[in-house]
Amino acid sequence: MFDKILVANRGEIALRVIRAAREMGIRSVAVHSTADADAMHVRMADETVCIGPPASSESYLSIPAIIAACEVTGAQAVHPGYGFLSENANFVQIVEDHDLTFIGPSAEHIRIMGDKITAKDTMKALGVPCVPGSEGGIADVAEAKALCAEIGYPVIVKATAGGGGRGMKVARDEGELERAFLTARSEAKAAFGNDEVYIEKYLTTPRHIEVQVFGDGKGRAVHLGERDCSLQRRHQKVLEEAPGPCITDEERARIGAICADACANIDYRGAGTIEFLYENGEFFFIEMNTRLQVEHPVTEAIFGVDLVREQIRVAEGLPMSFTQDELVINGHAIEVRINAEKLPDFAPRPGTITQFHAPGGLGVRMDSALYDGYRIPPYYDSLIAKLIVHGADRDTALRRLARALGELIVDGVDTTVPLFHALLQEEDIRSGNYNIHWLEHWLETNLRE
Ligand code: MV4
Repeated sequence: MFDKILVANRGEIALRVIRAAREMGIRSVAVHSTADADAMHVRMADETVCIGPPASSESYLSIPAIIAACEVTGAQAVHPGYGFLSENANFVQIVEDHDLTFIGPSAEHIRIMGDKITAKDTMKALGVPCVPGSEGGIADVAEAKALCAEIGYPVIVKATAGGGGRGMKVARDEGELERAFLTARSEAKAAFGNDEVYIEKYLTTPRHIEVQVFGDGKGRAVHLGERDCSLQRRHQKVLEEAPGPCITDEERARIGAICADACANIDYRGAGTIEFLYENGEFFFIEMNTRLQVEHPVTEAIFGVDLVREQIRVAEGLPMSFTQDELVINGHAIEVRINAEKLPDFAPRPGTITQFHAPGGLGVRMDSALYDGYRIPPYYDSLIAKLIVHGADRDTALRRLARALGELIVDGVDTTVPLFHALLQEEDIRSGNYNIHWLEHWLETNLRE
């Protein structure tokens, strides 16, 4: 049993991990940059280590600083949260080389899923349905043209080192293909130092449905249903919900079993998310994320589980505390991401919080590292709070969200809260009738003054 873990992150996710550890009787070590000396995660942890200057590259991303902090404090394991070093296979290898435990998947699984062509190959071989497209990389324009003539237009050219929307180009017809291919390749080279690209049929109006999986690293794995994360702006999720409003129990059981079996087959350890595009009743794999995600609380709400506790358990070699049969959905949950940003452009607005009041009551969870007088530093992500509501059904959850947003006070900086008040008035949001393009289109027609 670990008695001390180090949290290699900041903000609300650092608190999330510290809280789970404390409930398990495990001491926590917060690391922080000089800009975060007054941050809530530093206040809440049992021990703290300053690991560098404000720039992430010299603090939260500094592998030597984090390893040194483990050695100085005697922490036996590292939880990476999301972002920063959470999907860095090299970091996992170094952690393990220092006889520390990485609370997450193996370096090998992170490496496989980090290369999108290898991820797709692996998933396809495991029986997961994928978007039709190239087998592996595409070497030149001639090969691209031949393939696309077969699969039909529109197509999308993606960088194997990309992911999350970076390094993608759409070609509507053969006339656009050469340019899309060459631009995708040169942008991939510049952004990732890897110019390998692959091609898929471009799905025009899908939903983003992601399946939460969890493995013990020893051949057992379960799924915890799906989340619909289609409401995005520039590949940043804005609102997430579980279960997906358009997914039937039969569809969930079928795709869930496929995902759980795939994870069991590769001895996947810890939390993972298998991302699909969903169109016309079909699931198409696009990517796998080998981390705990920002939106994990909606899954926790409907299944009544603590995913961070489970991550720590399996990292210690303990079994998961639930079986697939015990995982039963209760109700509906919705999360909204509250960012310190000014609408309509979503421009980051760091500053001082003059008044903060978190909503409460039945079915309301607020994950935030804010407090009265907190100065949001300008160096990091603009996410300042996640409001998660849970109710017996989707309509109850929507009403609860409106109620909770009404109680919330975040003064001193602009936030994305007004966006959610407006979205809750929309019939398409009330009915769950949206796809990956809905929000950008709505912003275009409603927030342009
Ligand atoms: C696609 C696609 C349509 N067809 N792939 C964007 C993020 C990255 N994870 C994959 N992405 C997409 N891949 C095919 N074959 C459309 C998108 C996409 C998208 C996906 C999920 C959520 C929002 C999106 C917004 C624009 C494009």
